[in-house]
Amino acid sequence: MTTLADYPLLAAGKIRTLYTVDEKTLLLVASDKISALDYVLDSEIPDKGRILTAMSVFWFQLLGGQNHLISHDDPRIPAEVRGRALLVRRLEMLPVECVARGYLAGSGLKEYQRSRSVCGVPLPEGLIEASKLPEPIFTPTTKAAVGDHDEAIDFQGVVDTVGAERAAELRDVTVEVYRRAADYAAERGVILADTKFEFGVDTDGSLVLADEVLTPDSSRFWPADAYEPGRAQPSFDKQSVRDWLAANWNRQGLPPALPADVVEATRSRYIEAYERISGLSFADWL
Ligand code: PZK
Repeated sequence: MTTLADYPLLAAGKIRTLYTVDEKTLLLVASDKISALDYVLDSEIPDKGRILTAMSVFWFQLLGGQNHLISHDDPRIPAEVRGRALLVRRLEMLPVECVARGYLAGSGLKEYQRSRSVCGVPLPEGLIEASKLPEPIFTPTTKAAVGDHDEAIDFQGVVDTVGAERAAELRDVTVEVYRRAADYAAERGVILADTKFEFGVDTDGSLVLADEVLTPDSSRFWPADAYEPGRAQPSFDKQSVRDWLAANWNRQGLPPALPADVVEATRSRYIEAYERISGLSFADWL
């Protein structure tokens, strides 16, 4: 029997942990922790790690192409994390967070309001919160240390980091994968406003999509039937958490624990997002 304690810790994020299985293979484990308003909350969302893992697997399978997924159901995955862990190929990671945006929100909106551009990409005048962009854009960031915010860079910053040829490939693949996923989600009533990808390079030098992909933790999902530019859009998954915190926390000190009904509503929304996007039943996941 394999147990998690057999595997050396490679990296710990706020929500996920990466272990070394062997020289070519890693184990990426998702927890049930949730972040909101820049804090990891004390309350966990039961099954969130399994739901996001299922979603990531769905997208890897739908998208095809080069990705790091080896298996989500393999004897090397310990029973204690089965369903919320992926066995992945170890890659040489590129130190760029590859963000694609089809809509204006978050840091992209703030940068637009300051400069009318985002990461060096000029945009038309008159865009407002949640506006659809004329075309999806590549808005990379540099990876910050844990707890810090990623820093926006322009395309030249990516060229300086990985070279011109790889930078163009990162931009083109990021925007193309975003387009395919956003078109797919739109058919199911979900707006994929933006998403962040991480890429690595394999032993042949091929670019490989890594990390988790197209989950609510790496993307903004908005319900299409509530879309109304000019205001912050409700989040498909975390809106009840945000609403409850806004009404019950003055942002002094640490956020309070969530009440059981907010936890349960949030779990239901994660499951709804998975089922709406994949067309699969979460009850059938591992
Ligand atoms: C890798 N991260 C970020 C993710 C964490 C940290 N396939 C890969 N090969 C080599 N390295 C990585 C990956 C992937 N994916 C990813 N850091 C290294 C990260 C999740 C949890 F703690």
